[in-house]
Amino acid sequence: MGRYRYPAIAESEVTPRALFEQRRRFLAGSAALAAAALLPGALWPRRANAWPSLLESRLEDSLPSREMAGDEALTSRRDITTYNNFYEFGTRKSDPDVYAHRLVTDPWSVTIEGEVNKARSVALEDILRDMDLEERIYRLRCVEAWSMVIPWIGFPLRDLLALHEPTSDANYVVFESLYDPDNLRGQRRSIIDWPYREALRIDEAMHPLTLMAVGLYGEPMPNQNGAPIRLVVPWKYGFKSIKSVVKIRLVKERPTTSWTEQNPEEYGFYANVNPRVDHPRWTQARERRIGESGRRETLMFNGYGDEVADLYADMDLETHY
Ligand SMILES: Nc1nc2c(c(=O)[nH]1)N[C@H]1C(S)=C(S)[C@@H](COP(=O)(O)O)O[C@H]1N2
Ligand SMILES: [Mo]
Repeated sequence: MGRYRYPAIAESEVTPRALFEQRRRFLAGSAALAAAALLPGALWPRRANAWPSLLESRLEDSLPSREMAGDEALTSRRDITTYNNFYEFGTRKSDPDVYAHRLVTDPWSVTIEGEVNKARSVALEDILRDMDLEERIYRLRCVEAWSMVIPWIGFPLRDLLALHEPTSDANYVVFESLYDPDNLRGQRRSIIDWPYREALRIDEAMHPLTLMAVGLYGEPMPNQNGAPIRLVVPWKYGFKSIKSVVKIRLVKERPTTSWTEQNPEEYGFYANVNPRVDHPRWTQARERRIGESGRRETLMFNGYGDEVADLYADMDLETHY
């Protein structure tokens, strides 16, 4: 027996829904109302299934499409969803498809904190309400010498960050994935120091190619690809594109990240796709496009050099790998 006794009839049953919600919003008080005026959607009532139905309704409208991989053929949906890296479910490429149904994605909220004027925890449905979705086609180049061409649905990370007003001390952005060892069986083994953490320099995070993806191939993100919301940084190796993000923290000093902590020789902070810098255990000069049999030359910055090379103009990219 708990300390509280619940009323036999919930208030929501005796009050018409609209009135009930209006009252709750009113009771939230003036400070919250002021915040809500600045952050649209902040006071919408929470419901299970809120973000999936909202996202589905957005996907019914035709999305503006931006081609970012030239006229390259798309990797099949089957390959994109059955050949994955998601160590929370095991280290084999087939594990995520087998075990990721255990990922609980609804309700989902993301905490945005640190060097921002407007830190908050925000439900995914509120993020979706605030952001315009776009369809983009990006190559994702994985470090293990394969690549895919994926039609993502998402929005630029910079739009989400701008809403929370980064301070002048926000030099880096740190991301954290979900920690839930009951459901994420891989987290019962210490392959990496869970939760999975990644980071970007602020100018990389604010670059228009850097995407928060919530779907692919016209549907909400499959669990094995990092549902319900993941990062996509198309000019970097795949491990930077962290899945199932629950926290975004803006910080002053450069943070460490899961893979650089685990093996600094093999995984650098920048991880820009660079055919001239080999991974200690394999060449990165060539890659296999998943679904193709031969190998092809890997392009500097994964082919996005025109867009991103300026970010690194003063840096020696063989030292800062
Ligand atoms: N949380 C989390 N994010 C992750 C990983 C992971 O194991 N856990 N693997 C990374 C690696 S190494 C790659 S190659 C890409 C793979 O993304 P995909 O399975 O959607 O192709 O996800 C990245 N993001
Ligand atoms: Mo990877």
